[in-house]
Amino acid sequence: SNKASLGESVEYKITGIDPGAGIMKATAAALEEYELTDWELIEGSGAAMTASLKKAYDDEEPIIITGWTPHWMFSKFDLKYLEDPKGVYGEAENINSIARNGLAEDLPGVHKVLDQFHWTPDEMGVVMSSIQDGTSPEDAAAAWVEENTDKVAEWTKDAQEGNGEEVKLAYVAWDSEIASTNVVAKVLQDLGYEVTLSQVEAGPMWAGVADGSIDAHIAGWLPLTHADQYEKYEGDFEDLGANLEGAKTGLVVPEYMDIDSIEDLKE
Ligand code: PBE
Repeated sequence: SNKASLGESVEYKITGIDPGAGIMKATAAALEEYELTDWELIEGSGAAMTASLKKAYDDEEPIIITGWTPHWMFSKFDLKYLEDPKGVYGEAENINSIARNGLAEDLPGVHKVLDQFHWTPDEMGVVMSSIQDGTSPEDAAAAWVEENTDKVAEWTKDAQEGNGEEVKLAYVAWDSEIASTNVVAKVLQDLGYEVTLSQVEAGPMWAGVADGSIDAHIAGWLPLTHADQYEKYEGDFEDLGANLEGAKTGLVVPEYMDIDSIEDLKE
């Protein structure tokens, strides 16, 4: 059948990202729920995944990736989410800011900025696309901060200025989080703080905030994607709420592929 040849055409492989990402766990669950026993989820990284996507897209070859929104890939390529009738990837997600316990007392100005930090997928998209076009994350963040003074003023309103105090932020090298974390770091630097960014895996990012070795991360995908970490460390961090609404995860394919639903992957 056609569907068998679709599986064969991608060697029954889904191009994934780093094993610690929540979307990898959701995809493993999807393979079970949809009984896609012949299929394999391939580990890699966000960068390797987008490189494979670009290569396939340029050749109009089939590819199935673990995808998410906001992401620049949707403005570079014509892509679609596969329908998920079983709801394995959940409903729309938020991205929350997560602070270590005690940050409000130790660095109230930093805590306030993190609490007030809130932007839209489109705003994040500007920074992401600029990085994708070759600007360094630092420069892309600095340019955005310079061009959006009103927005930044909302985040820094009534926030105590720093005097070189060290702030440690952790993030995972997902394009969305590279963008957001660099923007917040720039805002805190401009306010007088000394910001250190650590690029880590998802597990250590949550663990670091819980054990206090990291001051905060702004990469909590909830309620579903990071539910495991959230439950594991609940009580050992402060959830500052959503900094972005309308995020989404799922399986993504180029528009030119003749497939609409995860169910279509089953022979
Ligand atoms: N992501 C992007 C992450 C969260 C941010 C969807 C790849 C994940 O844990 O799956």
